[in-house]
Amino acid sequence: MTPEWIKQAAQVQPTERQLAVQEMEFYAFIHYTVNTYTGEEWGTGKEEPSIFNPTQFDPDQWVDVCKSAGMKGLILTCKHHDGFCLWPSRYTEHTIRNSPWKNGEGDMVREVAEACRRGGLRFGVYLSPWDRHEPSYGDSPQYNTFFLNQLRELLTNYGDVFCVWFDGACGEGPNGKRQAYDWDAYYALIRELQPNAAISVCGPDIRWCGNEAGHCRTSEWNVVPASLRDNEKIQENSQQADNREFAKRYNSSEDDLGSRDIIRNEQELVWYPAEVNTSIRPGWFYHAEEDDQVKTLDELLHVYYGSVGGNATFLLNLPPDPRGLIHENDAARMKQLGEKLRTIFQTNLASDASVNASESAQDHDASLVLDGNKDTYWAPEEGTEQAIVDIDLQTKKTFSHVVLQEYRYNQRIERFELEYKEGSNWKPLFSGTVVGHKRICRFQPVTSQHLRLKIQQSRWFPTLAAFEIY
Ligand code: FUL
Repeated sequence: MTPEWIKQAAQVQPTERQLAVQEMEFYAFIHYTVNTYTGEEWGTGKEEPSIFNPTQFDPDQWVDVCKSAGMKGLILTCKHHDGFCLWPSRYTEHTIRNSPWKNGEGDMVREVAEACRRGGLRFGVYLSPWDRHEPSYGDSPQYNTFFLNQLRELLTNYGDVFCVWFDGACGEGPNGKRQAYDWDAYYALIRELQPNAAISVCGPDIRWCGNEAGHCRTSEWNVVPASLRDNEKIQENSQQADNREFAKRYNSSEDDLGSRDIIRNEQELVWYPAEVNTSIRPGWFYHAEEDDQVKTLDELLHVYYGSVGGNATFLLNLPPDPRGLIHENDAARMKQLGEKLRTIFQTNLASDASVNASESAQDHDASLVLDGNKDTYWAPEEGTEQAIVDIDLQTKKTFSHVVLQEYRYNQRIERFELEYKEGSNWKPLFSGTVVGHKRICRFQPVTSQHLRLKIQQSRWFPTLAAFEIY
C-alpha cells in the first residue's frame, strides 16, 4: 500500500506556464550592456551611455546561432546590474537613447523581440532588481514604483514574453544600500500583463539549479518543499531577510531537494522545476581575451545531457561582442552542437518496435510509449510501484541512447534499470534514478533486438509517455 504522503506527492502538478518552459528544453541567455565595452562583469552604473555603440548589431544573427543549436527561445538582459537599459525607458536617462547607437533612436529590446518572432524563437526578458545607477535604489517604495514602471514597459511594448528572469544577485555589501523588493507587486503585474510568462529564479515558476558552472543533479525533482520556492525571494541584503519569520530550511544549492527523505515531513509541496544556467565562456559578458575559452563540444554535451537529459532546462549564455554579433568561435561551436544532437537523435529505432508491459491499466497499454504522442501514456494499476516494459525491435539494432519521458503532469519514477538481451541472457545497460520530463540514458553502443526497462521504485504508480532508442 502506497503511503498517503507519497500518493499526495505523486499528484502535485505543474501549471501550463511551467510546462511550456520545460518543453522548450534548451534556450539562450544574451548578456549585453555597457560591460561589453568596458570589459567588466558587473558595471558600476557610472558608465557613460556614449560607450555603447555596436557597429554591426544583428539580432537575426543571434537568432540563427541559437536555432543552429536547436534552441527554442532567448532571454535578453534588458537591464543588468549597471542599470543601463537596452530600450528607451521613460523612467531613466541611463538608456540607449543617450548612446550613439542609431543616434539614440534605436530600441534594442524591440529589435531582438522582433528578430525572435521572425525566426520562431520565444522571447524572454531579464530585468535586474539590483540597480547600481538608479538613485532611488534603496529608497524602497520609490524604487519599487520605478521598477514596476520599467517592468510595465517591457511587458506591454514588446509582444508576448515567455519568461521574466529575476536575478537575486546584489553586491551592495554590509554598508551598501538596502532595498526591500516588493516581489508580490512585481509578480502581480506580470500575471496581469503576461499571464503565460514564467517567473524564473527569484520567482515561483522556474527554480535556479543552484550553481552557474553547469553542474547538474543526478536526481532532479520537480516536486519540492514549498519553503524552497518561498525562500527564493529572500535577499541577503534586503530588509526582508531580517523580517521574514520562516526558517530558511532549504536553499537551491543543496544536493537533494525532493527525495522521500526530504518530502516526508513537509506540509506543502509544489511543482518547481529546475533550470541550469551557465555561460559558453568563463564570463557572462564578452571579453576578447576569452575568445579561446569557449566551452568545448564535449563540455556542452555534458551539460546538455545533465540538464535536458536530466529533467531540467538548459539556459546557455551567448554574449555578443562589441560589434553586436555573437563571435565566430561561439557561433561555430553552437552549429557543431546542433549538428551533433541532430545526428544522434535523428531516427528513433523504436518507432516500429513492439512493446509489452508486466501490467497495464485500462486505456494505458504499453503501445502508448511508442506512439509519439506526449498526451498518451502507459501505466500499471494504481499502487503498482514496480513494473517492466519490454521492447522488441524486430531485428538486431545497434544503439547507444535511450530517451524516457514521463507523462508531463507527473513525476514518479525514482529508480530504474535498462537491460538488453544477449543470447538468452539479460545484461545490465544503464541504471538511473528519476526520469521526469526527460531522461537521456547514454551508454557504449550495444547491438540487440530486445531491451527492457525495469522500474524498481516509483511513487504510487509510474506513467510513461515515451520510450525512444537511438
Ligand atoms: C548573476 C549575475 O550577477 C551575473 O552577472 C549574471 O547575470 C548571472 C546570470 O546571474 O547573479
